Order: sequence, then structure tokens, then C-alpha cells
Amino acid sequence: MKIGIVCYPTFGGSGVVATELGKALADNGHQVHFITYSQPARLDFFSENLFYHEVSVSQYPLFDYAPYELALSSKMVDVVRFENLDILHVHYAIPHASAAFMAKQILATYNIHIPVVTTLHGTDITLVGKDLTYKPVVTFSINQSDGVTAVSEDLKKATYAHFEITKDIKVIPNFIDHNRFSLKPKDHFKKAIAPQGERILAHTSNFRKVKRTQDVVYIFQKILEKVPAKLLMVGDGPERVNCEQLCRDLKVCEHVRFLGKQDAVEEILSVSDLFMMPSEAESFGLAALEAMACKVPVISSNTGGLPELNVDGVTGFMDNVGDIDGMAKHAIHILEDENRLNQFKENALKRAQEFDLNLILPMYENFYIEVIENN
Ligand code: GMT
Repeated sequence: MKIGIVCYPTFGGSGVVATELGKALADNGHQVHFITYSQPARLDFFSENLFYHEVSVSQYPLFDYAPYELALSSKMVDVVRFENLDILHVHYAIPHASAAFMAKQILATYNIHIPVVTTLHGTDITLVGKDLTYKPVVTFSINQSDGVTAVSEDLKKATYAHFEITKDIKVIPNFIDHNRFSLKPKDHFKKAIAPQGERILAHTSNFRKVKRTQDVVYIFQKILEKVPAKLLMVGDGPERVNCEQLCRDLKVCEHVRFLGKQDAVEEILSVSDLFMMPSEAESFGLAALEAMACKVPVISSNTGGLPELNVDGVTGFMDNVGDIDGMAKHAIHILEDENRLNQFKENALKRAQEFDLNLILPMYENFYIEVIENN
């Protein structure tokens, strides 16, 4: 198939999923055309089946807000027409689904009928999408998509709850490439971080409010009272400064490292004993799956799609959002006993294998075929 993929080209979960999906489809012999405003973060190599079309927005003094969505629709029209695409797959509803709708209408005037698949990722529904500023457009463009997928059952339920959706939504969970995310021998790195054999805890996110990153620091302080440990905070975003300040206030700075945005997250996860995801909302929790694939158990909140990934008492534990004491207690329970920790690590990997790329990729391929045939 010739597939157009539209996504945010950033480190965010939806962009990562879209890019990894495109790469895997290309490896499987499909021709994949990325349509975004800059080269996706994980697409920095050459492959004969991968193409990248940059959307550039012309500036004009009249524009306080340059019309990105129009530039995107125009680029979609261009790529579909001249590359003869079979299907457009847009990730994150805003504004990609509505831009695709417009492109579809324009293409129809050329007698080209391109089916559009929209994948809902989370905040496009639970946070931004249900805001009245965007809701009518989001509802309309989801209903106008020829196929709709969501990354968890919970997100599917939330979509039906918040919007008047007339379409079937197919759940296709996120996936992991075990070739990249697996336990790597990084003992020298582990020794440098934890010279006395301390346990290593990790958190990776975009440090937005929804991630409750300060909870990570509060939980860590409680763990430190019982178990010698170090904390690695990976990523960057608006909450990072508050977390740094909190570390100073709680006097735990010497045990915490803020590593900023990192490409080789799998290397950091490879030296970690426990991953923390206390998010307020999380439609899937891709970062937790990446950790589990590197044999790292997860302490998380029990919100959104996380119960579909993290198995309570098996691959980690889940507590209510904001239950810092509960999460600390469960973390200590895992960390204080070597055998127990090893069992949780094994369980985490086993669970992650259920989300192997090779199992999930055919679900997308079959869905594309179904949508194309019904178009
Ligand atoms: O987590 C974020 O803030 C980024 C966001 C995105 O759309 O890039 O992530 C969402 O999509 C990911 C990939 O499907 C999911 O794993 C995340 O759980 C989801 N985030 C939220 O629902 C908050």
C-alpha cells in the first residue's frame, strides 16, 4: 500500500507511535509518506520506502496566527494526487482529522476518493478535544473519518462519553519494538549513577501538569527513607523547574539527576529498577510500556488506559491519582527484596511482549485494507 502518515513530529507519544508505525510499515514493503512540519524525531535515516514531505506555512503580516491547517490540507492534496496514495492515516485529531477532511473534499473534485483513518491518542480527546473551543470540529472530523482507532478501551469509552460519535471505534493498542527496547548491558553506567548499588528509579515524560511530576519527587523522598536509591528524571517541560525546586526543598538533590530530553531512553531504562508514572490522565502510557520492555516494573496511577497495561501486583502496582503514600509503599515493597524485584522484572517483560510490534502491525494493515475496501 501507499500510505500517508500525518502526525506531530515531536517526542510526544502520538508522534513516536506514528513514526514507529510508519517505519515498521516501510520495513514490511509498504511505501510510507510522512506529512509533517518538520522531520519526525525518530526518522533521521534513509530508507527506500520512506518519504518525508514538509509542510511549510507562509507568513504574512496580516496573520497573528499563520493558518497551519490550510497548509497541511494543501500538502495532503498534493501528496495524495502526485504520489497516488491509497490511504491517509492521521494521528491526533487536532487539527489533523479536520485538515484531512478538507483535503478529502478537495481531492473529490479531482475524482480522487482517499479514505482517511484517524487515530485518537489521548489528550486530543480527554484534555484539548473536549474543550468547547474545539469540540464541534473534533466531533465532526471524527465522524467524517472513514476509520477511527483509539489506543485503549478506556480512550474509546471516553470518546463516546464526551462526543456524539456515530462511528465505530476500533481499539488498536500501542506497541513496542523489542529490538530497540530491551535490557542492554550498561553496568558501567549503572555504577556511575549508583556507586553503592543503590536502586535506580526512573521517570520519563514531557513534564506537563497532567504527568504529576512533583508526585514522583514526593514518592521518591518516601522511598529514600527505607531504601537507598537514585532517581533519574528524563525529559523536559514546564513542570521541570518546579520539580527541581521541590528536590531542593525536600533536600534530595544529591540523589536526583535531571537528564533532559534523551534519544537513547532504552539505555537509561536498562539501568533502572523501577519506573514511576503517577499521571492524572494517561490514555495508554507508552513510556511505561517502553520501561516494561526493558524489564522495569511500573508504579503508576490507575487512571485511563493504564490498567490495560500495568497488571496490579504482577508487573508493578497501581494506586489512585495523588496517592503518594500508596505508591511509595508499593515501590518499597518491590525494591526491598531482591527476589521479589527480579520476579516483577520478569513479569514486566512478559507483559510487554504482548504488545510486540509484530503482533500489532497486522492489526493496522488489516484495518487499512478493510477501510479501503469499504470506501
Ligand atoms: O503524554 C503526552 O502528553 C503526549 C501525548 C501525545 O499525544 O503525544 O500522549 C498520549 O498519546 C500516547 C501515545 O498514544 C499515550 O501513550 C499517552 O498515554 C497519551 N497521553 C495522555 O493521555 C496524557
